[in-house]
Amino acid sequence: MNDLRELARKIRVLAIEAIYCARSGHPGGSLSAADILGVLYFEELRVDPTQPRWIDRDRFILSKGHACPALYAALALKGFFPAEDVRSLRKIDHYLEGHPDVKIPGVDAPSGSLGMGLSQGLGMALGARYGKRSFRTYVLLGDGDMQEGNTWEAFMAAGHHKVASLTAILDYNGLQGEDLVTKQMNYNPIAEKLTAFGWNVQEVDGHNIDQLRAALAAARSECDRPSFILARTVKGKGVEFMENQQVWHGSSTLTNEQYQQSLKGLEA
Ligand SMILES: Cc1ncc(C[n+]2csc(CCOP(=O)(O)OP(=O)(O)O)c2C)c(N)n1
Repeated sequence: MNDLRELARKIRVLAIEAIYCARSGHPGGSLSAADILGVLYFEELRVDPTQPRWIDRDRFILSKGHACPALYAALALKGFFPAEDVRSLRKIDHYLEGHPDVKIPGVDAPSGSLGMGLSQGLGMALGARYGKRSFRTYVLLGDGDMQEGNTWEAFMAAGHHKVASLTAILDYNGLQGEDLVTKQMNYNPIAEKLTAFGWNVQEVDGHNIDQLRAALAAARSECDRPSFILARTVKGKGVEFMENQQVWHGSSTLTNEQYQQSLKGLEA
C-alpha cells in the first residue's frame, strides 16, 4: 500500500518534470489520474514490459490522451522505457509525443481526440471473446470523453453484449478547460444511466488506493456485466497551487519557481 502511494507520487513527479521540460502539456488531468494509473500498472494489469506486444497482455487505453505525461511516467516506472525519456516529452524527433501513439512501448491505442477510447476498448474486449483469449481491457475516461456520442454507443453495446472483460474508469474531476463540467455539458446522473445500460457501476474516491483496488477486484469477478468505476478525483491533485484550478488544465508553461514549488509539494 505504501509502495503504491509512493509509486503514484513518483508518477506525479515525473509527469511534472516532463511538462516543465516540454514547456507545455496538461498537468491538471495528469495529476488527477496518477493514483488510478499507479494501481492499474502496479497491481491490476497483466503486462510484461519485456514483451510490450505479448498477445495475452491486458489492454489499457488512456482515452483522455492529453494526460499522457502520467501514462508515460507509469510506463517508464514499470520498465517499458527509461525514466529519462519522459523528460523529452513533446520534443521534436522524440518518440514520446504530446498524445499517446502505438509506436510507444506499452501503448495499445492512439488517443487524444476525446470520445474514441471506449469503443476501441470494446473492440479489443470483443476480440478477446471471439479469439478465445483471457485478457481483460481497461479504459480510462475523462469528463470530456463522457460528452462524446461515440462513448455512449459503446456503453450501450457493451451492456447489451454483456462484455464483462471490459472495465471503464472515469477520472471524474469535474473541471474542464473552460468551466465546470456541470456547466459546460452535464452528463449526470451517471450511475443511474449506466446501470440502466446494463453496467455494474461502483463509485470510489479516485485517490484512495484501497477503494480503487477493491473496485477493480469486484470488476474482475463480474461474470456478465461490463464494469464502470466512477472515481471522484481532484484536478491537479498533489500540487497544492494547481488543485481545482482550471488554469492548470493544459498547455501550461511552468515557471522555474512554480516547478520547484511543485516538486517540493510532492516531496511532502
Ligand atoms: C474531440 C475533442 N474535442 C476537443 C478536444 C480538446 N480538449 C482536450 S482536453 C479537453 C477537455 C477535457 O476535459 P476532461 O476530460 O475533464 O479533462 P481532464 O480534466 O480529465 O484533464 C478538450 C476539450 C479534444 N482533445 N478532442
